[in-house]
Amino acid sequence: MRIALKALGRKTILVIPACCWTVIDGPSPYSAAGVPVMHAPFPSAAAAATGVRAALDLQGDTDTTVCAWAGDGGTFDIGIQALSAAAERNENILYVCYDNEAYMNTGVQRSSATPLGAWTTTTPGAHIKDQPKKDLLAIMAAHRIPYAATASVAFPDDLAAKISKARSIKGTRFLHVLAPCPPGWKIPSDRAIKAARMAVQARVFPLVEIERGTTWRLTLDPGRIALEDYLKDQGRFRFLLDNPPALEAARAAVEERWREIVGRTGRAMCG
Ligand SMILES: Cc1ncc(C[n+]2csc(CCOP(=O)(O)OP(=O)(O)O)c2C)c(N)n1
Repeated sequence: MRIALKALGRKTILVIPACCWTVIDGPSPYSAAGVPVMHAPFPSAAAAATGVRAALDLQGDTDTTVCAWAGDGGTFDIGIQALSAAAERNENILYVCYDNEAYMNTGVQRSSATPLGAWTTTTPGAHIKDQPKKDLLAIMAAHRIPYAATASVAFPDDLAAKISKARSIKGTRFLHVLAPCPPGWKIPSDRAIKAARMAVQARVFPLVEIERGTTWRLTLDPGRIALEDYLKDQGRFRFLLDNPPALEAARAAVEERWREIVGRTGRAMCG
């Protein structure tokens, strides 16, 4: 959030649905963000942001950026209807999903952003998640919005550049930011940035940007580490590592998505 707001500047209004950030920001009318914040019901971040944008436009204020800021539960699952509707209308909003891969605020329940093989309280040891992470980036790209991108808290320059670029574009912009949750990922807090970096290096979370849904680009190639190195670093994958068929399914899901992305960028980086 600090990096995003630096890139966005003070002329920003945040719209935040139920998620960890409603707690971090503090109760209305106070805000730790230093910009106006509107708290929205869980499913309605994109619809509420659309309304704020319309109100600003009526006042002739075209400078202020309206930024919806939501977790993966509020985006991939419960907010997707409003998000898809706003994207289809090409509403002039920036939508940022910070993805910690579960409903963390309410005690680590599975979301459709939870990766295959992860432990959560609703996918416990003997029943780890057996579906791959929903490919929301591809879903957003299919709306042919002007700009969609992934970013990671471990690569702040790339994140800031994407926020600045998104700010300069009109229409619906979507940013998907990987942001580890130490208790949910079962890592110490001081290893959160390392985990976020390893996700990109293990090709679990490729950094890309997409213009008009058609032009895909890999924005950073940070070298490669083995998938196991990423998984071993986190307690939530303990059961996956003990389950060879599930581990192979997880590896196949990562590799299949990487090949899809590389195919869309038109680059020969499959090796
Ligand atoms: C309609 C509705 N259902 C459930 C809740 C309870 N609730 C509040 S926050 C939350 C989880 C949010 O998860 P996510 O969007 O991933 O954000 P995170 O907590 O991980 O930051 C839930 C289930 C709610 N506020 N409203």
